[in-house]
Amino acid sequence: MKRKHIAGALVAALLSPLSAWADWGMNMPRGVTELSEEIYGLHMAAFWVCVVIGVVVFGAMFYSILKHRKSLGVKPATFHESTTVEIIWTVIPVIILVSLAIPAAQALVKMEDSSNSELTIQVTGHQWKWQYEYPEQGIKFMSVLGSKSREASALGSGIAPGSVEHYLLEVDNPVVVPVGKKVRFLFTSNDVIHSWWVPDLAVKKDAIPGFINDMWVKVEKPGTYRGQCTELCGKDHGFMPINVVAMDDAGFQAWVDEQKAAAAAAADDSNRVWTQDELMAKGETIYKSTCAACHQASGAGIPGAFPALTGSAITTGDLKGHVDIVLHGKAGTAMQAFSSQLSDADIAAVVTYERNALGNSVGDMAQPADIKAMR
Ligand SMILES: [Cu+2]
Repeated sequence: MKRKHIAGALVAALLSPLSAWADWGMNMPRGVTELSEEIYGLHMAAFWVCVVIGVVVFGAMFYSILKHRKSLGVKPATFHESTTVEIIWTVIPVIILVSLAIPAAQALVKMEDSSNSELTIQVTGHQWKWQYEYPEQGIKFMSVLGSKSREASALGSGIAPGSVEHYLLEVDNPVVVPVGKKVRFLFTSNDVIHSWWVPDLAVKKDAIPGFINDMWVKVEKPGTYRGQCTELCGKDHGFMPINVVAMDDAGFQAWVDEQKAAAAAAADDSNRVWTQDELMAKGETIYKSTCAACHQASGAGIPGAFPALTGSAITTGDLKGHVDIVLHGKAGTAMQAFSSQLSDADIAAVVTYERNALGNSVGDMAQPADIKAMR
């Protein structure tokens, strides 16, 4: 019985790549941008050249082996060092390589040319989320792993990953682009090297601290396109997906207006006095999306790696010290500075939440004005 079990598991393991292929297709994705089409075309051209060479070379080989085999009494020819043959088998590959290199070089030059773009989006990698900024529109936001994936991925959650749609490929705030417009992406990082990869857009660019890489897309088809970070960037490298939503012009404009209204509301939020209940409710949301990856949803942390917040000297001690570490981080540790990532209201809320939830009950609270004063 046990042996049968093992055999079954082995067969399943051997077959699983096949079912994965069925889902993904054998070929590279065709993509939905002007460049991805061109890259796909180049790939297919090279593929067919390889197929023809393979058929001709193996055909000639097998034909010679079968038709001129010793058992038929064929005597080997004695010629060698034929200059004509040598010239032919040098010239033909050169022609093939040059004819492939010319369009490939043209495509590379085109990929690097992000001039005359109609929209610029700056992408900043953070451990472990992406930040998107539209400088011309004055929009800036964080994009983190979707809540369903986050809940399912938590240690001992009991939720089967297979039951979550787009598991680890879903975010809370997608980056939105207009269809049919040349959009320039600028990539950089706030901490370590990340890499922004969306196969359907034919973009895979490193986001490196202190450098700016650029790339452009012209999406031809509305839809949601999914990708991932592809540079091993730490504990949650596999938990910082990318969602790009391509919309028509009207949809994009509506989204821009919505984002501006949300930013204005967030600015108002940072200029008023909050009640404890409001702070706790907002704080819980921020904690789950921003802090729980390291300190865990329960506040227990991960012993030896990330400190517990439950009963810690910081979350139960002086309020100012607590705000300071959230705002400015702690040098030499994984604790980041959140001053550029979270608003005054966000930080007031999450600090209040950490002091009065997760098993703590200090009883005090922080107001956005306190945070502003400490920036
Ligand atoms: Cu990363």
